[in-house]
Amino acid sequence: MEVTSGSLGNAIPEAMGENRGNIKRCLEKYIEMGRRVMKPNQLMDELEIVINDVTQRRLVMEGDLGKILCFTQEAVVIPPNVVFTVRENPGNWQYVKVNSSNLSVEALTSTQYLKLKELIFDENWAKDENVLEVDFGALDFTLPRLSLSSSIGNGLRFVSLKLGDRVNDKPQSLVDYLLSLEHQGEKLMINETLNTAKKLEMSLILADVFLSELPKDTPFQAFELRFKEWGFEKGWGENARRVKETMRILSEILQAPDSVNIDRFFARIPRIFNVVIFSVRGYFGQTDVFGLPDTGGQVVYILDQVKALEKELLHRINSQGLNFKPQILVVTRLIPDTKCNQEFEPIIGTKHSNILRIPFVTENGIVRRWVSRFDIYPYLERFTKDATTKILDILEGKPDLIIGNYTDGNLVASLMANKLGITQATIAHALEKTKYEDSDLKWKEFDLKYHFSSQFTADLISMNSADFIIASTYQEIAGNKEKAGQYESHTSFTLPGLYRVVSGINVFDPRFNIVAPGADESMYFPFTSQDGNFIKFYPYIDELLYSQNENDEHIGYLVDKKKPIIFSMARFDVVKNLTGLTEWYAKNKRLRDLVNLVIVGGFFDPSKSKDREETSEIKKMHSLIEKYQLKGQFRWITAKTVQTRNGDFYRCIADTRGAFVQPAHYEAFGLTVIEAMSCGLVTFATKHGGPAEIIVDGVSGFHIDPSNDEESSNKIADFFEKCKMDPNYWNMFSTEGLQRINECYTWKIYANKVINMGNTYSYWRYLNKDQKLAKQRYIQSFYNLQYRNLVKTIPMLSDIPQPPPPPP
Ligand code: UDP
Ligand code: LCN
Repeated sequence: MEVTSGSLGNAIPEAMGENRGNIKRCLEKYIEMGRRVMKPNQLMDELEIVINDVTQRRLVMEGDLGKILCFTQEAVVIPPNVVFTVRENPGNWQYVKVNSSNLSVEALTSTQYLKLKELIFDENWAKDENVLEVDFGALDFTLPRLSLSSSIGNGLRFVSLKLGDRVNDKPQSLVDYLLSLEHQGEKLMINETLNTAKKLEMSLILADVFLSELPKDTPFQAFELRFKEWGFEKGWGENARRVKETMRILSEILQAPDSVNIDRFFARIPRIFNVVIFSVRGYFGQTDVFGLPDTGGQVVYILDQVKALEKELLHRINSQGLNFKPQILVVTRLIPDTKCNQEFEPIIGTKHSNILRIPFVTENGIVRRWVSRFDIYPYLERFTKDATTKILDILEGKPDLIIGNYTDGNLVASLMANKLGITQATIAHALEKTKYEDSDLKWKEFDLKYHFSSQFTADLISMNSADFIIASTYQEIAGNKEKAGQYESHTSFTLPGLYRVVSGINVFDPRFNIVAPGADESMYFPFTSQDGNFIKFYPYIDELLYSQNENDEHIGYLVDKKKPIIFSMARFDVVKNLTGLTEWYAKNKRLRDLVNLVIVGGFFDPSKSKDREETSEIKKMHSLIEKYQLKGQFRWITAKTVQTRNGDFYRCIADTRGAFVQPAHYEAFGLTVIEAMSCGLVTFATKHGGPAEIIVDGVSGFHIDPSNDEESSNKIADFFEKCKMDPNYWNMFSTEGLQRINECYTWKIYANKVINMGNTYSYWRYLNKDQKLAKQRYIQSFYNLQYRNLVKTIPMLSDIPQPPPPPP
């Protein structure tokens, strides 16, 4: 199912019309260096070299070539042709081949385009007619798709609409589905007495009459026995009022289905009680782990998510008139000799949710050391097997929903969900493919260090086996006008020498849903609130920020306590760019005069880090401090592995009328941005990724461009200059930031949506079981024939002799 045309299709000329001379010179310049892939900035730079007259250039840009260049994501040069990938709107791709000699134009399919691109990297392979082409779209082409770019990520709404049609065509399917509802052997909603749509419809009318005569607050138990005889089981509601409402909604659906009632009904059905959440990588714990390698926002996200989901489940179970206890298990890796060595651990702030840790095991026994996310793949199959046995044991049955996190957690979730036939959701947080330029084309160069071939294969498997996909932002799925999204970059791509993906994912798939997380309100509240904790931790934070000494926890110091502080906190990954921010600050005299800089992250001794990226960032930070003589205006504090005081941190910085700066080269979502804004701290954050959607630039905070240091540091300096002149200026952005959070980024909104999706997509999965089965078969072959072989190339830790365990 390859991508062929988009709206520009009709506008693509058969040949370049006006300005042929200039266009020809430009194309000849592109082909001058032979075969290559060109990025948009290179295309424009070379065009400017060839056509240096501004008027002439304007004419070209207004003509045929200009129309193409405006939307080009990249171009492949195979002399005498240049092929442009044109993306006019998110999700809409076209491939336009222009001949540099006669300026003829031809539209290509995505597969033709990929084949040309491969010629640059692996000619023999590209010419082989029998290379593996991966085509997930070939399996579910009958399923409906969204059509508007603006609707991408709004899958649930679309599915509800389609469900209306399906129920209209075949009401019996809904009856059969309701008949299948049960929990631990107890039937729910209806029993075999009501096994046809007609019988159900009639009984609903009778029940309605009966319920109308009861006081609204009559508990369900009071009429449970009578209802059972009629064919109704528990689960409709806790009292006569709620039962009647739910029954009315179903009656209306059976009479004439519509998406509003479908939504309302599926929000009420008792379908989800036990949830398994896989989060394998990093150090998954509740304390002393945050900021460690591979241990950032995802852990915070999951712990907050569990609290919100449990609350929502308890609320729903109660209003369904049931007395079951929900169970949520977060399943992660047990790492002996670390804070993550406990097999079973209750989750703080919940009643029924726990962490379950399963060790990585190889032929040589338990793996004792931490394993980087890049090297994690060979352990996952065995991990899934061990985890599944344990989960079934603890839950005394199958869970109702499995949610995966990140590539590794998603793969494990897919394996388990496929095996047991359970509804599955995936959360990518960040897909690595877009983080590293040309990571697909140059996968062979990267593979030794990053094992992208295994990772991309695992990503394809899980995004295709999921019943629904939770994304934090639109850009995660489909990017923005200028740039492709993380999922979108998996639509069609190639790993030359390995396989060609002609259809990896379709961003118009209604499985995609945008559900943004929030920040824990008990920790991240405005600096203006009077809270006991805040006062309690204040002296500790004051010491951290302002004491003049250096120790294991902080180096550098701040001489002028009156200056506002700009603050950043992140894992010490290259992509987080904390060293970049330090360098902007170091080089901008105006900014240095206006504010102090405080960085939280990493450790001071690079030899203590087990993560290669962290080590190089630590070294770089030390050299920047020396080179720019930062001490006196700069404080570097080690990673805050305990989260409880983070809120106080943001609030203390807000007290200085400072700002949080998130300078990442790319940030998938950016929980720190949400946290800072929830505390009322003015925030500047990268325009690459989630923060671009969280913050409305110039209204609720500011966007900065990490690739333009001068512009970014001046934007921050301008802000603080304005604040000096008008003290209210700062308050304006603080208030707007808080408002933005309250409206769009809360865990309550999140939990409600996720459970609704679990209910609705379970039914959607049930309706489309044939396609699901076909796809699973395909996925299974891909897993067996590709993934398993790729994984064999990654060395396992236990191949290296293990150090003896420390004495007890
Ligand atoms: N964090 C922390 N200590 C640190 C660095 C980060 O507690 O030293 C927390 C931070 O408060 C946030 C999370 O880790 O909750 C980072 O999430 P974000 O989404 O910003 O980035 P990620 O690490 O997931 O890429
Ligand atoms: C991973 C990231 O890189 C962050 O941008 C997110 O905020 C975090 O996960 C939670 O989704």
